[in-house]
Formats: sequence, structure tokens, C-alpha cells
Amino acid sequence: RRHRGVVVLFTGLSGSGKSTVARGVADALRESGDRTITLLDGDVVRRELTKGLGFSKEDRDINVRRIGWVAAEVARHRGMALCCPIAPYAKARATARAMALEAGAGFILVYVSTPLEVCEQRDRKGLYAKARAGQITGMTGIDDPYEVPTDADLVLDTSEMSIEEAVQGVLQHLMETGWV
Ligand code: GGZ
Repeated sequence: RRHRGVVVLFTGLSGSGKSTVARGVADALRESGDRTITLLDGDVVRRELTKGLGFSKEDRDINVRRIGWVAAEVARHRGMALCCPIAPYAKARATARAMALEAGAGFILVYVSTPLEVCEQRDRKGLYAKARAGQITGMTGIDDPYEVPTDADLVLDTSEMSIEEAVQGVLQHLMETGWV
């Protein structure tokens, strides 16, 4: 059976666990091996695909649009693209969905809903502390918006479950909906 392509977009705050969960899903699916997986990981994307963009609304929208476009092209050729930008704006996420559907592929929006206070406690890069101290501005969730999705296909809170459980949740959803 040849699968149709599909784009899985993980959205959520910095530190919510998007990348970690997406990486876990990619690893699991690569091991089981019946789909080709492209992981468009945050750091790599901003280095290779959207270098030079910042965090203004305009730049974030361009960032998410480029990711969505590449993901849709991957999915057009029956691949599975996993991407994990914050993607704070509903309209940019809707554009990514539309581009995937336009390419004849599926689209799954995974909202990683880990609360701000938990993301802030983790603060792996120290960005939240800097934002609270006023050393940086425009930090998502602090002084920059995050529009909570109303159209998520799956919602995962990594403060209420382990990474392994979150990965299993995504895999189970993909199986239930016939994508793997
Ligand atoms: C949010 C920022 C910011 C600001 C730098 N706001 O936890 P991280 O470090 O590794 O992930 C965050 C990443 C966000 O980039 P995205 O491409 O995912 O964002 S968007 O979809 O909005 O384009 C964070 C770091 O970059 N970072 N400054 N002001 N996150």
C-alpha cells in the first residue's frame, strides 16, 4: 500500500517539548520503516532555510510559511514531514494546512499545550529569564502573542505526561487516522 503524504505540524511555546516529541516520533517511525520521514527541526530550519529572519510577526509568518511550503513539497511526494516551529499565529498555521491539502497531502496539527509556567521553569536557553528581566523583547508568551489553536487534531501537555507517552500519543493518532 502506498501512503499519501502527510504534514505533521507541532505548535506550542518555547520549551513546550515540540522538538523532543517530534524527534521521538521521527525516530520511532524511521525504525519501523514503512515511511520516509523528514524532520524540519527548529534550529536547523532557522540556520538553513530561514537564516536572517527574526521574531517580528512578519518574520515569524515568513518562517512558518517557508517551513509549510517545504513540508508540503515533501508530502506531495508521499513523504511524511514533521515540523516544530512555535507557529504562534493561527493564520500562518492555516496557510500551512492549506498548502499541504493543495499538495494532495494530509495535515495534522499537534498542539503541545504545556503551560507557560512549566516552559518557563524549564527555561533551557535562559530566554524566559532574559525576557522577564527586560533584556530581550518579543518573547512568545511573555510579551509576544501565542494564539491557542482551536483546530488542533491532537493536544498534548508534556507537563502531564512523559515524553515517551507523548510520542506514543502521536503514533497512536497517526495509526488511528491511517497515516502509518
Ligand atoms: C520565541 C525565541 C525568541 C522569541 C529566540 N520568541 O526554545 P527554543 O528557543 O529553542 O525555540 C525558540 C525558537 C523559536 O523559533 P521558531 O522558528 O520556532 O519561532 S516562530 O515559529 O515563531 O517563527 C527559542 C528561540 O527560537 N527564540 N527568540 N523572541 N522564541
